[in-house]
This record gives sequence, C-alpha cells and structure tokens, in this order.
Amino acid sequence: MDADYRPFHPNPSKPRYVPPPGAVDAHCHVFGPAATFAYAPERKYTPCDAPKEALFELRDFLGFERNVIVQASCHGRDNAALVDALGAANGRAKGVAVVRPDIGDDELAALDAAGVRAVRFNFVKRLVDATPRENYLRIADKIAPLGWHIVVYFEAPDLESLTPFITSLPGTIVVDHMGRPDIAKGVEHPDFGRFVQLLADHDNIWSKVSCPERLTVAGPPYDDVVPFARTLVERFPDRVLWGTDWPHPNMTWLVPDDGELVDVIPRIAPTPALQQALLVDNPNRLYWSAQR
Ligand code: 0GY
Repeated sequence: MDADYRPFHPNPSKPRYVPPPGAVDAHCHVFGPAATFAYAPERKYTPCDAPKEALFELRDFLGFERNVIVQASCHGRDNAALVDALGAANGRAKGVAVVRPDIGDDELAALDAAGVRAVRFNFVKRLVDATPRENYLRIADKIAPLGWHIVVYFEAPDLESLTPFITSLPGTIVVDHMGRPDIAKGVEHPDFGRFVQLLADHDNIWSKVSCPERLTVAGPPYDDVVPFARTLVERFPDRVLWGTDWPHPNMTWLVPDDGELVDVIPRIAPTPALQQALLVDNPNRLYWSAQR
C-alpha cells in the first residue's frame, strides 16, 4: 500500500436508515488480496487490500442484499479479483469490468457467465493513461450483443469535451458520481445545470448519486452534497443508482464512515417510492433483469 494511502474505516457505525428488502449497493470494489490477485503494473496507486469477505460483511452490516462490484484502475484490465468475488457471492453480486479492445468473444462470454453486465470507461487522468476513442468504440461494439451497458467516469471540467463522445455511445450509459461536480459552486451553477441537461436530453444516460465523501467540502453529514444528489433523484427517479464506493480509494483528508453514508440516502431520496426506485428497482432492472 502507498505510504500516504488511507485504509477504509475499520469500524463503521450502524446506520439509522434501514434500506428496503432487495437493496443494492451499486458501486463498490474489491482490492486484492495482493498475494492472490496482484495489482496492475500500470496502476497509479497501490491500495490497502479490501477482499471480498470484508465487502460481503459490510453489505450485511449496512442492510443491503446485493452488490455491483466495479473494476478499479489499480487492477487494470485483469478482472480476476472481480470474477472471484462474483463467484463467491451466490448470485448476490454483478460486475462492471474493464477490458482490452482486442478481448475475444470467448473471454467476454466467460465474464458474462461470471455476472459481468457492463464495462467501465475511465477518463480520470490521475487514475489511468488516456485510451484512444477508437478503442472504446471497438469495446462498445463487442459488448452490444451481450446487452451490457457502459459506465463512464470523468470529472466535471471534462464534461463539455466528452459530451459528443458520450452521447454517441450506444445503449445505456451510467455516469459515476454525478460527473463529479464542483460542490463549492452550488447546485444552481450552470456547470451542474449542464449535467442535468445531459440527462434531460438523453434518456439512455443514468447517474450514480454516490460519493458525497469525495465531493464534499464541509465533510459529514454531507449537507453540501445532498442538494445535488436530490436534484437528480427527484428529476430522474428511474435512472439513478446509489453505492457506497467502499473501500473508498484515494481519500486524502477523510476516511468515510459507511454508516454515515447510508444515512444520507433518505435525505437525497425523501420518499419510500424514491428509495425503492434508487436502491431496488433501478439496479435490479439494470443488473439482474433477464431482459437486460
Ligand atoms: C471510485 C473512485 C476512484 C477510483 C477509481 O478505478 C479507480 O481506481 O474508480 C477515485 O480515485 O476517484 O469510484 O472508486
């Protein structure tokens, strides 16, 4: 682990909020353990191991039934730790992989059988080297027959330049962490307005309303992030997903308490109907439905 890397919270609090039956943590990771699943040589950070057993224990402790495990950049395009976790989850986890453009159909079929339902395109420069757009388009073509979707991760300053590309991609597109808005600018700022408009104009684009801990300026209980997530949940109730982002890679000043993160949910989704859509119906439709 990097000398300045901050491990996940060792003892999160029990949330006051109780998620509905069937609730899904739709954005989390497994890291290593490095002795079995080595980190990628091209990685930009080396995390603390965060194995599947710890993830499943947290899932149960927080009151969730299922996980969507997202391949993180520290494992590069080797999805072995992800596939191992999916295999151990007894059907209670699906995956988002990162793949090479020359991946074979047999490899894709194996990932599909393991429970992968999407690929992730990561545009965050501190996490990955740039990937040529044509590589992403090749991947988009290859996954289309499987009915997978595409998860995109970028930061707010890149929204404008990426919009033509993102809107040209086929199928369902899920944006990580609300496109990482600059919370200090406020929810009324045109920059966040541009992101809201992107979803308003394109009904194939979804957003994860995750990562208050990454976006906040004020810190817990994340009052400053709530209006952003709530805007998206209320405006696009059937195209939002929620996740813990455990084990919270690359947090510099704050080690989030996962119980406190769960307690943000009723503030961004204030009615039972919105909570049901956010935590149960939307992720189950996208990741577990037979007609995906
Ligand atoms: C996240 C956020 C981050 C890291 C990664 O793939 C990754 O390494 O996604 C980050 O550093 O912002 O979603 O886990």
